[in-house]
Amino acid sequence: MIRDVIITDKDGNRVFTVGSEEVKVKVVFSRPMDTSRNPVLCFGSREPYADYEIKGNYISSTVWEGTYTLKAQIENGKQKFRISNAYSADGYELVDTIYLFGFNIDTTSAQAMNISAAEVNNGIKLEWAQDDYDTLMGYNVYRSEEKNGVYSKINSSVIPENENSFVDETIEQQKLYWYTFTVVLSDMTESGPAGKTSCIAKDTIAPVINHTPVKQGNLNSNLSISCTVTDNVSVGSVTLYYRITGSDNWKYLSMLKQGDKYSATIFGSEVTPAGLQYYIVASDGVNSANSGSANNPYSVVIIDPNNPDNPNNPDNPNNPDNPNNPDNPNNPDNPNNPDNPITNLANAKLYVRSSATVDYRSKVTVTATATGIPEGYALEIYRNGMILAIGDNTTVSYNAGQMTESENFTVHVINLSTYEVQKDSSGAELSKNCEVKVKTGFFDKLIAFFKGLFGLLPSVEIKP
Ligand SMILES: [Ca+2]
Repeated sequence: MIRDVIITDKDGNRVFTVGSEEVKVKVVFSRPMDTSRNPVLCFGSREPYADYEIKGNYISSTVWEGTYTLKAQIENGKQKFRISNAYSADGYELVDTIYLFGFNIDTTSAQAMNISAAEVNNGIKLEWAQDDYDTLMGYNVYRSEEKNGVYSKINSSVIPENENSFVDETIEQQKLYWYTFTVVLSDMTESGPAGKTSCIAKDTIAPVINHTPVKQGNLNSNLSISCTVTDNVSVGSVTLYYRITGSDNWKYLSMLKQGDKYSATIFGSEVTPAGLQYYIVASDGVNSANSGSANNPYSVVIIDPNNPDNPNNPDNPNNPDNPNNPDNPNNPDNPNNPDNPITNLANAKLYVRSSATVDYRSKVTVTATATGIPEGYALEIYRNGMILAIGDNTTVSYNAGQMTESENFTVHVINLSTYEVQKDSSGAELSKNCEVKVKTGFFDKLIAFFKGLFGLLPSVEIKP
């Protein structure tokens, strides 16, 4: 009534001796069975051979299949099956044939050639054990990319007998590999392969973040932060950590992939005058990379584009980027602006007599001339805080009348649109002094008195 009981290991091979492993047990009946009544399959080493039960189901009208994982504590030795509650399709219960079928348990032999694999930082570490062979030279380790594929030896020379581990460093990360090993005997013959084991190599290379820091945002407006991230295997997650400047707590947002970039948006309600700090962390699931960090975050200045006093407001006249800021090097009025016409004054030359001595009560006219001064500029004569005369860009004269004491006149170049005193291209004030000394001795004054009486006071033109 039972044709066979077939035990297979995890590789699907029929076995008669079983170690500490999972096995499948197929009971093959010689006639169709009543599959609505599930039989009970037990085994044991002595009567009634029912110490352990194997759970399973019919997989066809003539085959029942169960799965069992043997534990090391089950005693080794011959086992026999016992089946009950098995009925044929036409209603007969099966008995008697039970004890013809059995198997051996040997938990030591199952360990005889055993290999395990684990990911380590520099590859996949293989460890094995065997006690089948006494007179051995060492081991060979084999690898395949498929479980039932072609296995190639990966050790360049026989691994000595006293070593039982090997690190396969010639692997690609995050790829599945299968391994087995053989024993090399003293006579140089090689045993059959042990069981197979598999492992996926660790990813040890962190993602790479490429990010251009955001330095400025607008008050109450959403602020978008983006970056690109690449990884040797795959990018797992990209996270934006941010906080309002001055806050202790970091919040975070997942940065979502949009095209070739990862982006996240901080909502306008958190974009306050206090400013923002942020950093980015990317992970491949094993390794992570930062752009910025909690200790060294990026800072974002938040400006109110409508506040003219905000120094970052481009319209603020004090903003160095404001084209109207006189300190802005691009401002045409900035003397340092290379386009500023004042640089034309580099060729300007002022001519004025630096000093002259005149008689008491002389009628004095001071004249200065200049060359190289463009339109829009003029010469000016200045004394003690007062503008005395403004000429044009080539000459200026001041009639000082009768002079009775020494005076110091200054000649400037002024900008006719601002009346500001101009400097030359080196930043020095473009000006010259003219000192008019008046003779004020007793006889000088006496002579002038008589000249005055007779209308003979001299007129003196002080020219360059
Ligand atoms: Ca990686």
